[in-house]
Amino acid sequence: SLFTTVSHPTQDLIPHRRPRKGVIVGAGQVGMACAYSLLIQNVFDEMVIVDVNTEKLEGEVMDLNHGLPFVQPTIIRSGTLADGEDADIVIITAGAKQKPGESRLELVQRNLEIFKGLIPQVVKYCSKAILLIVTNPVDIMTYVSLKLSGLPNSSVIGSGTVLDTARFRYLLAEKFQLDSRSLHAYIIGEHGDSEVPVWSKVNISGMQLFQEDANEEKLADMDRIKPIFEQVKNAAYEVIQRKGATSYAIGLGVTQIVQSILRNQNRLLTVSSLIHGFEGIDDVCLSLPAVVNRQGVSRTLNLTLTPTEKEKLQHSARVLRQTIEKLDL
Ligand code: 6V0
Repeated sequence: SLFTTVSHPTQDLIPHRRPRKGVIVGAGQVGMACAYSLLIQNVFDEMVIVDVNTEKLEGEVMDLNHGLPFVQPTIIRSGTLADGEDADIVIITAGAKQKPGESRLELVQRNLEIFKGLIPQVVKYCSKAILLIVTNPVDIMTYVSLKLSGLPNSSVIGSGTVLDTARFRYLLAEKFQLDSRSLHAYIIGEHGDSEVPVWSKVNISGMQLFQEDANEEKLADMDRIKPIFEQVKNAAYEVIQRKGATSYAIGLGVTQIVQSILRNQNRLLTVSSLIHGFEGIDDVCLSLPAVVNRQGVSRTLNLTLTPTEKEKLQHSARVLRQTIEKLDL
């Protein structure tokens, strides 16, 4: 035979660590970019991928599994939510996406119907999991998931403006010829057309780039910098027009959120969560810098905003509230 047995242990000497398990719902562009990024960064021990398009799902899972000799051991399989028992995190990317020119809010009805089917199953089978919502309009779908699931507010997170914040930092850092990790800036509010750049908090090593109390229009170098926000806001439209979807950057962003949860990192990320009583904003999910750890979203930062920023954030919240009020939940 090929091997000689050394011993027959009756019990394990080193206790097993519970495997880190994730479920990804939706094997489309976004779901698979998440799966690939999570795989190559060794985030999960086991990933279950779920999709109604079973043929595509099988193909995607085969393709990922063929790469296993090149990465850390990971179990990757196709399945259903019933295979999600003991999952730490369920990442939902299933649903309709924007066609060229379509806004995120226009997807709401189609994706609400999908979530009405999905969320009760997530609660039934993945009872210990934190929900990470990526499907657009992500703030609305996060709110919908919270209401349909009955889970605690901290357990339901939307990827929110994590991607927009990354785009903002990348574009600003390029202007200043810096590594984007050394420049701090936030996009808050809706992940969508009403999102808000927090110009007053853009900083390099604590050095604020713009006056704290300045109205946006009065900022010194604003003419050169302002178009960057327009680029951030329109980034998805620009990418979708060219390649039909956005995927790699959101896959990397989701990976960072998941790592922050699993490793209890207490990282500040602009994820979407239920906001109650911040600057008069109530009962709506949107993004503010928030502490992400094993509990999910444990705290949101009470960011001090300029009057203009505050007004814009309140407007963003109103846009989202109006959409929520029209929902048949
Ligand atoms: P896609 O490539 O069309 O994939 C969607 C997948 O969902 C398809 O494979 C479908 O078969 C599957 N699906 C549909 N219904 C179900 C169901 N009930 N159960 C399981 N699977 C189902 O779309 P793509 O992956 O490009 O986008 C997915 C979603 O992510 C869209 O709503 C996008 O708008 C959204 N994005 C969100 C981002 C964010 O920052 N939050 C960023 C990019 C895209």
